Amino acid sequence: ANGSTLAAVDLGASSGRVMLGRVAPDRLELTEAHRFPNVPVRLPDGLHWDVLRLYRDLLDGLAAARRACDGELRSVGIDSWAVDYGLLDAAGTLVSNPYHYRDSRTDGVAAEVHERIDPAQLYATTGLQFLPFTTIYQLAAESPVRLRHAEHLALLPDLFTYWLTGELGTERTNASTTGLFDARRGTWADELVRQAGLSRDLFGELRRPGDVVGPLLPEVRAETGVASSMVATAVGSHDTASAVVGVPAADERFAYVSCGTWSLVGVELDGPVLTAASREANFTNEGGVDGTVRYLRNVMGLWLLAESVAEWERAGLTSDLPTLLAMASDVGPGGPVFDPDDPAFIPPGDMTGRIADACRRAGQPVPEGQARTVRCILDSLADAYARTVRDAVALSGHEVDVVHLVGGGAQNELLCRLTADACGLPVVAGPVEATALGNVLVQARAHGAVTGDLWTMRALIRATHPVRRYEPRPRTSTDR
Ligand code: ADP
Ligand code: LRH
Repeated sequence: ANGSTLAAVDLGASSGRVMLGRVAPDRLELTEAHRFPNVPVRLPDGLHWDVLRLYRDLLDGLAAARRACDGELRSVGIDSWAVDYGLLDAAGTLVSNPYHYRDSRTDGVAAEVHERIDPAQLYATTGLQFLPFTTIYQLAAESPVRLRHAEHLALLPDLFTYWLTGELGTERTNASTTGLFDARRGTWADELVRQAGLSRDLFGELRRPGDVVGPLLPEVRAETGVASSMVATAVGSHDTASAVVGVPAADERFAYVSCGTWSLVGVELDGPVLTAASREANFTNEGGVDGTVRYLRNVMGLWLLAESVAEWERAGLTSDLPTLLAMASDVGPGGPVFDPDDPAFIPPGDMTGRIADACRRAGQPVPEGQARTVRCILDSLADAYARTVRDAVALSGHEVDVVHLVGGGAQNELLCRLTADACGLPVVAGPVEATALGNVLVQARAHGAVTGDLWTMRALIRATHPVRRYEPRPRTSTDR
């Protein structure tokens, strides 16, 4: 194979990027063509994603990627955060602007759904942890008028793919996050769809990562300058699915922390764990690339830090992240910790106030000042990562020797160090852009630029992308 040049669109909750990947069996180069902020918009009816702005940036990114590559772009693949969707009418038009999963419309809705559908049955079928904003609950909060007009449900990466190609369909890894997908059979869970009172017709044909979706529409080509031979290719469209493809592990004995706005902490398995103990521990079985299962829990993640920083910025305080992290490094160990997974942290707003409340509830002192607050967040995250890795191993029986930390958080040396110490395991940090690498590699394989399984792809990442290793330090008497 001569190699391929591919575009990966990776939309994160805090920023989006279009990356240009050049891939051959011994080559994997990733460069940034366009990066843009992802800023939600509050309307009178709630908190929304600015999907047209994101699509505008996606198109600008494709144009930039095309200008940056010597030959032609072969393909584009799109991934984003999970669970959110647009509803389309019979003409393919959005019936309303997609909501943000942090919107309050799902408050109390899960309890109502669980009166109709037993949560134990939900877990047995979908294998999903309980999160209040999972698609099934969002749909239960949807206005009946909109649902009446809706003919298709398009998860966000599928919506953007539809705008690029005119082709509707649902990529499997992201379908597995809806609460309406059968984890074992790998199909839509028809019985749950019926019990949820939804029309089965909303849920489209399933695509596998690597399936070619089709060529780009003429208006897209005209606007971006890409060739008529370029196609859209399905990838692990759930960003976490692509991130775990992008983990540079050498063998299966690894845990991962996919560390961005959320931290997704767990192990990769061949099949789901659907036991009562797993359900009680609220572990999820998400569908991965090549039929793998991501057995993990959502830890609240760097959202806690980002929202605190946003608050300090509004107050005119220090808001430069590297400065704040350096300040937090100087704070000694043994400070307060709280449980970051409290659902009270999900909505936007007054983060430091909620952290103070959580510390009080945990019978801990409230961190005073910015440095101690940052340190408290990172100590609490590191403890939660360690707890979650331990539980994932115990519940699945899958042993690990190393924790791979990928995503934006891999740049946070203090967090990596604290995580190694809390886990008592080495942490291998990087790549920062693991998600885009996983996205690009699945496209590259679909187009013959690389062959082989996930381990071949991971070996290529290891050979081309440096990582940083943090050894755990023994606990001293001053540590917790
Ligand atoms: P998402 O995909 O959810 O938008 P990213 O993987 O891009 O998230 O990670 C974003 C996070 O990365 C930020 O919230 C921030 O905490 C962290 N981060 C970004 N840049 C740096 C940096 N220079 N040093 C430390 N942490 C950083
Ligand atoms: C991470 C992520 C995570 C989901 C959340 C909504 O970006 O996709 O896996 O639980 O966003």
